[in-house]
Amino acid sequence: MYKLYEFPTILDTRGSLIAIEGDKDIPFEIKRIYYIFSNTMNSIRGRHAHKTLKQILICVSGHCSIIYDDGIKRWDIRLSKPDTGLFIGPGIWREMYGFSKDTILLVLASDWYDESDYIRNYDDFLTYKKMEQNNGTISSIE
Ligand code: T46
Repeated sequence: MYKLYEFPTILDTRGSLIAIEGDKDIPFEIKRIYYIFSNTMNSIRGRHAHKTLKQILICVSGHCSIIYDDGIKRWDIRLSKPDTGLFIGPGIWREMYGFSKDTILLVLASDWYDESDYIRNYDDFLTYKKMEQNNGTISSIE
């Protein structure tokens, strides 16, 4: 099952502010931030899993949908609120789609960018999950 975080909004007459502190409001230290925007019509992003990376995805503007797949079950989660973050830990296949024109998807990540942490093929992902369950070696797709 996936986990959503709800961050408190500090509201006054000027508007709203949300603060997120690494290791306090979310279960990891933030080492990288990136954001996805100006998405073209019907584009699909993601389509991969990570071996170790932890992330929080927040749709700070507009809306989008996330497919969250643990290798056995698949969920389709719609993100549309700047106070709600989806946690995606290691070993989860994700696909982002259904972007509105104004979508800004903010991502807080536990580590620097590292292409070797990605599993970009779905069959390799299922093999990885099976090996994980069997406590076996993952050297064949490293
Ligand atoms: C994820 C989802 C939610 C970098 O050089 N540095 C970075 O920090 C990132 C994230 C990407 N890149 C490069 C790698 C590719 O050449 O930017 C290009 C596009 O990356 P990618 O196709 O992986 O982007 P998405 O939107 O499919 O996936 C991204 C993250 O890569 C991924 O970790 O979980 O967002």
